[in-house]
Amino acid sequence: ASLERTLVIVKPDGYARGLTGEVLRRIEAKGYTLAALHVTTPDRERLAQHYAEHEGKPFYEPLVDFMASGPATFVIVEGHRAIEGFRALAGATDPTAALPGTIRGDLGRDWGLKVQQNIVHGSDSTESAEREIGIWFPDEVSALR
Ligand code: YYY
Ligand code: MG
Repeated sequence: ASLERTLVIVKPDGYARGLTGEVLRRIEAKGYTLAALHVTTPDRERLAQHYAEHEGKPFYEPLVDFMASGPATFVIVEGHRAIEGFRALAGATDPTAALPGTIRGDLGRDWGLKVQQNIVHGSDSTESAEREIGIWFPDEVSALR
């Protein structure tokens, strides 16, 4: 089945810059559904679970510090091939390399910091999506409606 759920985060830089609505607008304009949404300052324990694959990398500690620095918006996005589709909307990880037309290409910028503040997170596979949804939306782990 190609109907998928993906975990999107509008990160603290996007929240602080007032870009949450712009990101959600692009997701809806693409035709995806916002299945669940909440705003919270993420705790370090769940960030460590979320970013476990990056533990030990040079950007890991700055990444967790940045993500814990303020409110972020957590969204379950639903749609056909939504995982790949949102990654395409987001663009490349590095906001300088990200193509214009993408969220990171249009809105992200290099601040010369140890961590890339690139506005959004999107799950990279079905396994990641279900794992990440389980971390941030423990009541939403059941199958697609
Ligand atoms: O999935 P995506 O967010 O595009 O990139 P990842 O390789 O999973 O890295 C997660 C997160 O870490 C990225 O969004 C910014 C930060 N980061 C970084 O600051 N510097 C890197 N060289 C790689 C990743
Ligand atoms: Mg990733």
